Amino acid sequence: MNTSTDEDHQPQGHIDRYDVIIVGAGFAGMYMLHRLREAGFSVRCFEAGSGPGGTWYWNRYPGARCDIHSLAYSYSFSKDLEQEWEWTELYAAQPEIERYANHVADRFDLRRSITFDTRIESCVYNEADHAWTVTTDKGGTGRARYLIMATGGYSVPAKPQLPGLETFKGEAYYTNQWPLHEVDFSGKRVGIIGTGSSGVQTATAVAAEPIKHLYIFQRTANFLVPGWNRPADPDYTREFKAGYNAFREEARWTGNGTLFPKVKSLGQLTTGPIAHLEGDALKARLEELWVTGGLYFFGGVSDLMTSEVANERVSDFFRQKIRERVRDPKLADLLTPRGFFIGERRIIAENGYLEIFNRPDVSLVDVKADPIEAITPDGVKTRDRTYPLDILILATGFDSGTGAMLKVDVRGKNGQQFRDKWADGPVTYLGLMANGFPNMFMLAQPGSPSIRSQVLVSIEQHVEFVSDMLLHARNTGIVEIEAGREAEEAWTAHASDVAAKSLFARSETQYVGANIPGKPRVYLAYLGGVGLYRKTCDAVRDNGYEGFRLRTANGTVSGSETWSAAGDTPRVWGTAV
Ligand code: N01
Repeated sequence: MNTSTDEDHQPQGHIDRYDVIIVGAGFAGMYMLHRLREAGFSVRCFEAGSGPGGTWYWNRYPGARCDIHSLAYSYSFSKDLEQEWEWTELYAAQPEIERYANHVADRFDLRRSITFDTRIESCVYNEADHAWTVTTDKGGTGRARYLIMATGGYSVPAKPQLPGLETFKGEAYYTNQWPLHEVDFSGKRVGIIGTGSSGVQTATAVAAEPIKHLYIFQRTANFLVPGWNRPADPDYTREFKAGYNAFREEARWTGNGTLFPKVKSLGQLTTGPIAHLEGDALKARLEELWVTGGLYFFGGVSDLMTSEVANERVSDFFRQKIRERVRDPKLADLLTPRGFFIGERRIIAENGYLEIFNRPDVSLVDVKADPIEAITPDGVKTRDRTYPLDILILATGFDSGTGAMLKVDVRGKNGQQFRDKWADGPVTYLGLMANGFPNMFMLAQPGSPSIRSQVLVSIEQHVEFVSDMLLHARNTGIVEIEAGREAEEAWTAHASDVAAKSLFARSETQYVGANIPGKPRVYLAYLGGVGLYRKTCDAVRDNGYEGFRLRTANGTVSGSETWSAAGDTPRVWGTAV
C-alpha cells in the first residue's frame, strides 16, 4: 500500500506556475497549446525532442512517409494554413512533414511556450489546490491546474529480446529513434529486423542506396498495398483545396477518419460490399481498387472486416499480386501473408518494396523458419548461419498506446500511481481521463480511436473537446474535473464490447499489446469509429459533461458520475491508418 502523501512528492524551490502544462509538442500538443493560448490560458509545453512534430520528429528513418494523402493528413483548424501550405508529393516524406510541423510552430508563434530537450519525469496531483506539479529531467518544476498528456501512441520503442544486442560493433539504429546525422550506407552490409510499416519503408529506401548487401529479417509477412506515390498534381491540389471544408467535415463522421477525396482529377472510388461478387465482376472491381492505391483500397470494400468471404477474396487477390511482382516463386511464397485476416494486422502502403527482392544484393531471411538466436559483435546469428553486418536497423515497433503514459511517474489522488491504475490494461472515460486523476487529460490515448484512426482527425476532436471543457470550467468557477468511476467502467466495457465484434479482436498484434512480453491484452483503441466517438463526446458536452464530476472551489459538484451509451450501433470498421 502506498502511504506517501501528495506533499511528500512536492518538489522544493522555485516553481513556475501556469494554467495548463502540456507534455509533448507533437501534432496534438501543438494544437492544444495554440488553442488554449488563444483562449487566454497561460500554457507551458515540454518536449523531449529538440524540435516539434512528435512521431514525425523521432521517426526520421530513411523512407519514412505518411500513408494518407498529405492534403488530408494535415491540420484543418486554420483555413489560411490549409490554403497556403503546398505539399510536394501525394504522400509527403518525413522531412516535409517535419518542415510542416516547424512551419506551424513558427506561424502560430508556438516556440516561445515550448521548452524543448526536456522530458517530464513525474507529475503529482495536489488535492488541496487542485493542481499538478511536474518535474523535468533538467531538475525544473512547474505547477498548473491542468495537465495535458499529449505523449503520443507511438513514442516508446519496443525493445526486442535479442541477446547480445549491446555487443554489436557496427552501427545500430532504431527506426523510431533515428539519429539526426546522415547515415552513410555506401558499400555497407545492412540488416533490417522487422517488416512492419517502418521496416518496409526503410528497406525500400536503403535498397536505393549504394549498399553492398541488404538482409531483411522477416518474422511475419504482412499484407501490402501500393501507394502509387507521385509528385503533387496541381489540378488535384487545386480541386482538393477548393473543397476542403466539405471534405474535412465528411471525414470527421466516418469510421477511421479517412475518405477517398471526391475530386475529378483522381477519379472515383466505387464503394460497397464484394462478398456477393463473382468471376470477372469481382476481378474488375478489385483491379479498379488496386489502381486507386494506398489504404483507400479498403474504404472501397465495405464488408472487409465483417464478412470472412469478402476478406478471403481480397486476401487472395493480394497474394496473387505478390506472385506477379516477385520473380522467384520461393521468395514470393515467403513474402505471402497467411494465417490472419487482411486488415487484422496493420496493412502496409508501400512504394516499390516487393520489387527490391528481384535484385541479387537484397536477401529475405525467414526468421520464423531460422530464428535469430543472438546479435554478435559482427552481425546477426540465426540458428543456421551468421550474417555479418556493418549496420543493423531495428524496425521492431513500439510499446503502442500505453507506453508513453506509463513511462512517466504520474500520481493522482491519495498518491495513487497511474502505473497501478493501468496495471491490468488501460481504463479511461472516453480515452480522455481516468478516475482518480483529476484535471489530467490524455490526447489520442487508448479508449479513443487514436492509433486506429487518421490520427489528426482524432487529435483535433480531442483538443477542441478538452479546450471547450476548460473554458466551461473557467467560466463557471470549476476548479476540478474528474472522470466518474462508473462512467469510466461503462466506457471501458463499451470499448471492449465494440472491439469484440470486429475481426480485429482476433489479432495477436501491437494493437492488443501482444508484441510486448507481459503486457495486458486489451484492444488499445476505440473501434466504434471517429464519427460515433465525436457524436458521443458532443452528447456528453450537451448533457452538462455527463460522466465527469465538476467541482467548484466552494465544493459544489455538477456533471454526473455515470455514462450510458446512446444506443447507436457502432460502425465497427476495418482499416487502420
Ligand atoms: O512496428 P510494427 P512499425 N525478431 O509493430 C518485428 C505506424 N507507422 O514501427 O510481426 C524478429 O508494425 C515484427 O515481427 P512480428 C503504424 O500505425 C506508420 O513498423 O511480430 N522480428 C514486425 O515485423 C504502425 O502500426 C507509418 O512477427 C521482430 C516488426 O518487427 C506503427 O507505426 C510508417 C522482433 C514491428 O512492426 C508501428 O509500425 C511507420 C524480433 N525479436 C509506422 N521483434 C506510415 O506509413 C519485433 N519484430 C504512416
